[in-house]
Amino acid sequence: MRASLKGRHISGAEGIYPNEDIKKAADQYLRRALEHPKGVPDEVVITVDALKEKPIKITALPISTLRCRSHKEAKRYVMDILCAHGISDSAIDTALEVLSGKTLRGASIVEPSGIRLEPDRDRGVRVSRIGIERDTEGALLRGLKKFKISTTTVKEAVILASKVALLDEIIAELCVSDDPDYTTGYIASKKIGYLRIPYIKRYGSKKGGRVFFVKENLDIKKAIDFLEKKPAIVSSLGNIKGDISIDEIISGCRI
Ligand code: WAQ
Ligand code: MG
Repeated sequence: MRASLKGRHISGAEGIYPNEDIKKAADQYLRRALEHPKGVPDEVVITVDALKEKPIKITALPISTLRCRSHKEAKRYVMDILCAHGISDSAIDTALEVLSGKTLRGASIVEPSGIRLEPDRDRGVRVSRIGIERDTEGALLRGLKKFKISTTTVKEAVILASKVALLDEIIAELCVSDDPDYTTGYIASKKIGYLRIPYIKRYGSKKGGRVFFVKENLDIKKAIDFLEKKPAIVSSLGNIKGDISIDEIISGCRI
């Protein structure tokens, strides 16, 4: 589903469903588009297409939440964590530009030189054909409930990040919601899993986005094909933890 107002991105979402659940899912996506905090869209597009290949089964990244008390702290920690992954200053600068500029529908892909690789800079690359098996979804929501974070937003972000992290050439993903009332974002990587970061943005801001930091010499065509086209379904879970300190995260990066 994608919803827009005067060409401006309002909301988007995707999933993989068995035939019998498609009507219900479409109905829920439509409701989501029409009741979005960013405004009432003047265009909603719901696309349904059959999978042409069997989804690969993937494991969700381990989930934790960074102990963080303010926006100022969050900004510093984001820098520390990206640096600990070996991400260059140029790449970080580009990412900050992307996140403070016009909101893309998809993600920007940034290489160490700071150059953006996505062919369409207004759209970005949209990770698609992602879902979760029904039993696994139940277990995930129960796990998240222990930490009072059992929401569609967290569930969908974990699914997306778990597919993205599979790509060999991805070092880390940085995500800030574009919803004005959602101030928690995340950094995800093979090293640190899915790390939620409270206060990553100021309340009320409509700016947000996703950046995938990649290694040099990425085959961009192959990567986009994987992210947009390869069906992947979460069928097992990683650990779900509570709060974790910045020191634990940074030392985890060194291993
Ligand atoms: N593929 C690539 N980029 C996307 C996709 C996608 N499927 N969906 C959204 N984006 C980009 C796009 O630029 C959006 O503007 C931006 O990400 C934010 O999207 O654990 O809700 O749907 O509590 O607003 C993080 C949850 C929630 C943290 C993120 O993102 C937590 C969220 P939103
Ligand atoms: Mg949003």
